[in-house]
Amino acid sequence: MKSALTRRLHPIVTILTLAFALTAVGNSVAQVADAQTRQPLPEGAQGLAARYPGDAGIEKDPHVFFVERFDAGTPKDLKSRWETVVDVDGMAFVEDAPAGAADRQSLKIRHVGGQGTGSQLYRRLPPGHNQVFARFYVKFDAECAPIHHFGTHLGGFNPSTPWPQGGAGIRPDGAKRFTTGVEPFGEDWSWDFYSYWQGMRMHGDGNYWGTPFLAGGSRPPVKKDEWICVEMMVRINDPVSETNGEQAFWIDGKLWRRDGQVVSHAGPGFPRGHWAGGWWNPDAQASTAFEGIQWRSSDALTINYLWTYVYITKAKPGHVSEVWFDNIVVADQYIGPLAAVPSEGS
Ligand SMILES: [Ca+2]
Repeated sequence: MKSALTRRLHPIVTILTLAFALTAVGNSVAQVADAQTRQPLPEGAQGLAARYPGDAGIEKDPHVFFVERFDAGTPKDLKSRWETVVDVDGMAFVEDAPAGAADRQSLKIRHVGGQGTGSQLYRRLPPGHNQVFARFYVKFDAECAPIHHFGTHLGGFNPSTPWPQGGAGIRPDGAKRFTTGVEPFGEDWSWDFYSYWQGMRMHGDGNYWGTPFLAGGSRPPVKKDEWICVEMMVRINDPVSETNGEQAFWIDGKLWRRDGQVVSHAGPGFPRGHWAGGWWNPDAQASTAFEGIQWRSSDALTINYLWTYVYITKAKPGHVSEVWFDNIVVADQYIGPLAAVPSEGS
């Protein structure tokens, strides 16, 4: 009986061994196989927010570890919840909130050309989360000057600091820094990642400017004068020797697709595409796939900060730009767009 079983198993073992051997031929094969077995990310109302209409009480959810609603006090009070508050004079709490929010107040950042570069909110996050989701609402006024840089950003500094560290144009040391955010893309007014990590590629001018992930094709448009729900996810590489880190972003609860391929989610073996200098170009027909992200080379570097800001450098003197933020939620699960508070009688 036992020998018969062994004989039956033997061809299977041989096939499995062959399969592993073939997989070992190239990392890309292994990565694609890995990608195919992963669960797709949730979209739409499949997140934590669906359980808390208006975001009311979402801060009590065990998966949530930071919430900012701008619903009480004055901008000066932000210093009790954020470690760095830059240009508080350019901030105001105003009656204007995304549809469905439980409170009607948001943060308005006002930038005047020739007077500074915009306002910033930065704080550290509680350590110990290998996957972090940050969702926020933003609105740009129709006359908003081109955004040079923008957050909400997520990332890590080692050692962590109560203020954001610099490093523009420089490839990070994998033991010390990684940063990533979803930004409105220059004067194109479209969304893309802008990411720094040790495995980023050099741009044509010899600098390591942040990496865009949606080069060479369509990107989600930034619609002015309306509230937009932006969510991003960072999954740290673990162990630190692997390139199995990921990131994703959603606009109004939707991942971005091209030719049927999700391109706003990048990790080991997905999406298909190719590098062109410092730009990642997703392409469903490409023979190669994204290699994944080795955000860090040291366990001491973790996802440990949140940075919400507007950085404007190309406004004409006196030109006024306004940007509103609201309903920032940080969690270890997908959050999703606001669920509307049921109206009376419904
Ligand atoms: Ca609010």
